Amino acid sequence: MNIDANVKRESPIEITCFRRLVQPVESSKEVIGMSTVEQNRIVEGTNVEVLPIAGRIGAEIRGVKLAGDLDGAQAAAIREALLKYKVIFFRGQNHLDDAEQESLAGLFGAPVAHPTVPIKQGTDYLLELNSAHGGRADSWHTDVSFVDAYPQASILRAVVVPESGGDTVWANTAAAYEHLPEHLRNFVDGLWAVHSNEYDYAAQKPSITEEAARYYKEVFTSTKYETEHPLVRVHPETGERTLLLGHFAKRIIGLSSADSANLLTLLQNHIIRLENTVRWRWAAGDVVIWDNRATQHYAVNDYGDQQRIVRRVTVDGDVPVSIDGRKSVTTIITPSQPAAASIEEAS
Ligand SMILES: O=C(O)CCC(=O)C(=O)O
Ligand SMILES: [Fe+2]
Repeated sequence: MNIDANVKRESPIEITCFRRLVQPVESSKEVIGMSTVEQNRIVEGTNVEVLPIAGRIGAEIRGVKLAGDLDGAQAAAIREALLKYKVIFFRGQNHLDDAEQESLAGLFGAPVAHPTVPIKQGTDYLLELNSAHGGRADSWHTDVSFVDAYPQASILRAVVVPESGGDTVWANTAAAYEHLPEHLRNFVDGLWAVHSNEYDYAAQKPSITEEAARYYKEVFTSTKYETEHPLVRVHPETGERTLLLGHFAKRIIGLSSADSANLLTLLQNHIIRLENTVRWRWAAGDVVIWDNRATQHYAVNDYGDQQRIVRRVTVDGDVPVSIDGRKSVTTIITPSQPAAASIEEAS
């Protein structure tokens, strides 16, 4: 349901789209054995329960056993919750295996593999992040924003979770835009940035292992991409304006490198203000789905050499559109180096 990029910020789509999520109090008072509050969390006509977590982002969904063949009402309720809360959390989905996770992704669109990182053996799309092999995503990013039509959603499943630590944090980039001072909003509305997978990887992290550095160089950037995106992307489904930055954003077009770096820092700091975030304490079998068009995320690297394995499937996205209706464009794709083919580890 694409909408005009020039949509007003108070889009009626936002209002109608989410009306079903919160039912009027009156409708639930007669239900025996269930409090008004509990009843109000349940999406009409389903068992789907939606429990908001932080004030601006995140909801836990209960009453659903995730699968690729969920009924239409459940699937619609989940999709609505995803658009409203930006990241949704499901506990206890231990029944899912890799194939079923991939088939679950099909509910949201076409699953898509990472453009440079090899898929996990025996799967069609799945990316595994294993802490033992440097799979620690400990800098703020939007997945794969170095290509134009980067994924609309990511579905992450926890396989091995450390006894303590290893949480993930998400930030709502629509709320971040909304809460910018008006002058700053007006200032960024017309700006564009270059995103690349060849960004300053080492600068984003306090320390990196040799294996991670080699992997970044030989696998992650085996094909180099550069894409020009608007700083403010109009969300194709909700009409919200979102700030599109994160660690792949290398520079702001038309500014000196010093001004660009300062402005990137200033805006990124607004995005990750704690008020815009939600943090999840994982258990094995949890599944988290985020709207990759309206969020950034960060995997907290505080668990030392404990094991942590998560698996991700992404869903194909569409090309971002700016407030004035211009589309993002990938300007550089440098073909693969042969060396990458010999590296099998997908972390
Ligand atoms: O390890 C995590 O919690 C998140 C990893 C990540 O950045 C991703 O799956 O896209
Ligand atoms: Fe990520």
